[in-house]
This record gives sequence, structure tokens and C-alpha cells, in this order.
Amino acid sequence: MSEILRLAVQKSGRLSEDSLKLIKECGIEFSNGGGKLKSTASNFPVELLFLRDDDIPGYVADGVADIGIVGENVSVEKKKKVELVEKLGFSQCRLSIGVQKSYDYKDVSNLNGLKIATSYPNILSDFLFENKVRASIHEISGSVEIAPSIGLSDAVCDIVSSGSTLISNGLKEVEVVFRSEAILVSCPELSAAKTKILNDLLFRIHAVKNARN
Ligand code: PRT
Ligand code: ZN
Repeated sequence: MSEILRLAVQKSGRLSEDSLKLIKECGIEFSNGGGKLKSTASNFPVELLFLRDDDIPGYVADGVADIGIVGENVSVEKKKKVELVEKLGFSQCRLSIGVQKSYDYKDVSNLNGLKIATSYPNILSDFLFENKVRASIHEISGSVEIAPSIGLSDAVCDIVSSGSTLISNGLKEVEVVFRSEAILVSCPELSAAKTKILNDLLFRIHAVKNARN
């Protein structure tokens, strides 16, 4: 039986549309209707797995999927053993620290002693360590931006794109902790046959990227 490369993409969310668009622009045809969990391409040896973005690094590290498209923020936060194959240029955003608008913020030392709410405790703790800041991290899974206004924290560390969510919650962006975009990751141990399929796919991805620039 010939090999097939399993590619994990986000089932539904901010990465989904651009991930599928890239695959289609690579000339790969598949059907993705009806909330299916997987779909086999009709003209290229790839099978798509539709997953939550948070699960993609783990599945790729374990070899359940061979490669995946995920935000670099999620890939780095999960600390799974995956290889960065290619930056894809879409879903650009940053992980930033926000404090209340009225806070007289001068530099990173002002974060000492604060309680910071985030869904990214690993990336935040590395940033605080590198900047020699002692602050406490309060991990929450969603609606991070409202934490200061309900007295849960003094600051937030959350994904920012336009910045309007921070502003509408009375916060201002004071530090960029991490810059992110969608990336292609792979399992560190791929068979020679799968590596060949991945290289064919990468060749097409490079052509699509060049045509876009
Ligand atoms: O259901 P599933 O777990 O798969 O998805 P999810 O809800 O966890 O993730 P999703 O779909 O919201 O985001 C997927 C990825 O898109 C993120 O991990 C980032 O890599 C990337 N991305 C790009 C963003 C944004 N832009 C973004 N603006 N992820 C989230 N946001 C949110 C942010 O959390 C904040 O609430 O948008 C708000 C801020 O936007 P602005 O424009 O007001 O600053
Ligand atoms: Zn998620």
C-alpha cells in the first residue's frame, strides 16, 4: 500500500479558512463538507484531519498526524516535540501584555508584583524570567481581557491583532511577548516515503507563497 501523509488542520476557527485555502491553492482537491473529521484528497497522497488547534501539536508530536498547520503561539506554548517546517504568513498576531489604561507604565520592571491572567503560562513565564520580573501568573482558558475589570488580575497576557479588544476592555498594550503566525509543523520521525510527500507539498507551498508576493 502506498504511503499517505496525514495533515492536521483546525476544524473551525481563525486558522481554518486560510489553511484550507493554502491547500487548495497547492492544487490539492478534497471535500470538507458535513462536519467530517477527516477527508482524503483525490489527487495527492494526503489525508486531512480536522482538529482543535490546541490538540494539533500533541497529535503531530505523537505521530497521530504527520504534519499540521497551527499558530506558532500554540505550538510554542504546548512544548511538544514537533519540528517547524515553514512559516505560512497568515493568522499573524502577537501575544502581548496589557494593563489598565490608567496605570502609569514605564518599563517591564513595572510588572513586578502584579498578577497576570493568561492562557499562555509557559510563554509568559519564559518572558518574565528573561526580563527578571517576579509576577504571578493566573491561568485562565478564555475571556482573558475581562480579568482586570472583575478584579481577577492586574494585567493580562493575551493574543492581540487589531488591539480593539484590549481597548474596549479599558486596557493598553505595554509589552509584546511573542510574535506569531500560522506555521507548518512536522513529526520529528517521518518515514522516507512520507518525507518525500512532505517535500512535494513544500515545493507547492513555496510556489503559492511566491505567487502571492
Ligand atoms: O476551537 P479551537 O480551540 O480550535 O480554536 P480557538 O478558539 O482556540 O482559536 P482561534 O480560532 O480563536 O485562533 C486560532 C489562532 O489564530 C490563534 O492561536 C492565533 O495563532 C491566531 N489568531 C490571529 C488569533 C487572533 N489573530 C486573534 N485576534 N487568535 C485569537 N485572537 C483573539 C484574541 O484572543 C482576542 O480575544 O481576538 C481577540 C483580539 O483581537 P483584536 O483584533 O481585538 O486585537
Ligand atoms: Zn484552541
